[in-house]
Amino acid sequence: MKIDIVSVFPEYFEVMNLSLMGKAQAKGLLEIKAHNLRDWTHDVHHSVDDTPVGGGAGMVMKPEVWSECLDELLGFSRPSESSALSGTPVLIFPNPSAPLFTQRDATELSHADHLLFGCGRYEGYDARIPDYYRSQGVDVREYSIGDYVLNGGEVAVSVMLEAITRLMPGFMGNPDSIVEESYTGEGALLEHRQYTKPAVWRGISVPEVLLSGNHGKVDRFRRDEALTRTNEIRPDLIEALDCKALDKADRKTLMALGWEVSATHPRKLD
Ligand code: 6GU
Repeated sequence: MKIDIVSVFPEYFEVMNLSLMGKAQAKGLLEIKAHNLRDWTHDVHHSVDDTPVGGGAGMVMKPEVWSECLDELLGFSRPSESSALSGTPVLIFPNPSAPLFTQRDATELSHADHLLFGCGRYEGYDARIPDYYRSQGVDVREYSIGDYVLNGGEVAVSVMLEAITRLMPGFMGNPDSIVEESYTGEGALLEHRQYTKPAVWRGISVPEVLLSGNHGKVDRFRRDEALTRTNEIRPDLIEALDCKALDKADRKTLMALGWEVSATHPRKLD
């Protein structure tokens, strides 16, 4: 997978050379290039932003600099050529006012050949930038990574990239470890809690059933814990479950937690 990132702080992405992401680059599985947006400016100040039209605080990133940069990285010199281009990258803009980036998006994007991220700073970027590339047939996405505000898109891009690349075949040492995780699949639940040895530590025992060697009981215990924890912490995820996908024991557990499970999705009884 080829990954281009445009930012006014390209050095920020030197961390991508560490850990599993660095190994994946060394293996040739990933090729990450961070570009400096200011390389596409022509003025002496290398300015990339301007005041917001209509007034307000802060600065907005100018469309002209971005378009010179993105035209080049997307490989089209004239707009009319773009629609004929196949294999153009997915163009992604981090944006705190966009839909939430989820595991589903990470899974989908892990199959892409080429991703191009455009990191905004200041109060954001001119809204015509994503609109324009969409109008040219580019697959443009805007994502937020959560309900809080960051100074720029760089952190959000590194979060998205880590979520995406670890799902690529050959990226993880042990691919099994991503199968049972939280937020995967249709019936997304928070994961059960984990323990390792010793069985008693500082007077605290691991749950007895995990030592039983009875895989059926262990699976059931973990599933019930996942349901119970999700009910407490993220009831919205319970509401999104498909009742048809629940087994008899799941239903019993959810009913004990105050859910009605006879409709399409569980419904909390008051
Ligand atoms: Cl994608 N960008 C910024 N600047 N802040 C955020 C965000 C993105 N997602 C959550 N907060």
